[in-house]
Amino acid sequence: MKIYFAGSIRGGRVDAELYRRIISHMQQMGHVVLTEHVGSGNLCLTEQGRDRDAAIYEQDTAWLRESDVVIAECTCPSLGVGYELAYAERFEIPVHIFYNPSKCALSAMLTGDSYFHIHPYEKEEDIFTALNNIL
Ligand code: 6K6
Repeated sequence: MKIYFAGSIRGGRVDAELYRRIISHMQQMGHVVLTEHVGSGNLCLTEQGRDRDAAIYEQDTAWLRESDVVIAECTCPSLGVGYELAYAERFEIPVHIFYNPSKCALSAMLTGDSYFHIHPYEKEEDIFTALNNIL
């Protein structure tokens, strides 16, 4: 499957290592993760100007449209991820949202939208077990 993994970038990188492990797990299952860079260690977090950000937007929305499924880790809130989830819904791409309820309260705009598959988890291993069932 072609997977669009969504995780916070400018919203904060506190969970970047977790993103990297989730991406690695899905790759080890034999899937293609279109957004491997979301788990990278040294990203530029500042605004790059409208032209550079337009290129990011065009590339990411193209990847979203070609993906088979969106997997999102939403414990760290991110405007960009929220936008991507709504964009995926518009194109009828299945969306699975993971978050740790002991660390955050997920937006009602996500939990209240029955289109989304919501996966609260306690331990990191729970994410991998769920992914093995979903993918
Ligand atoms: C280059 C290499 C890594 O990052 C960059 C430049 N920035 C972005 N590149 C690609 N996708 C991005 C970038 N910034 C945000 N996104 C997309 O928005 C990702 O797909 C994330 O899922 C989401 C994060 O949004 P913010 O609002 O937290 O930045």
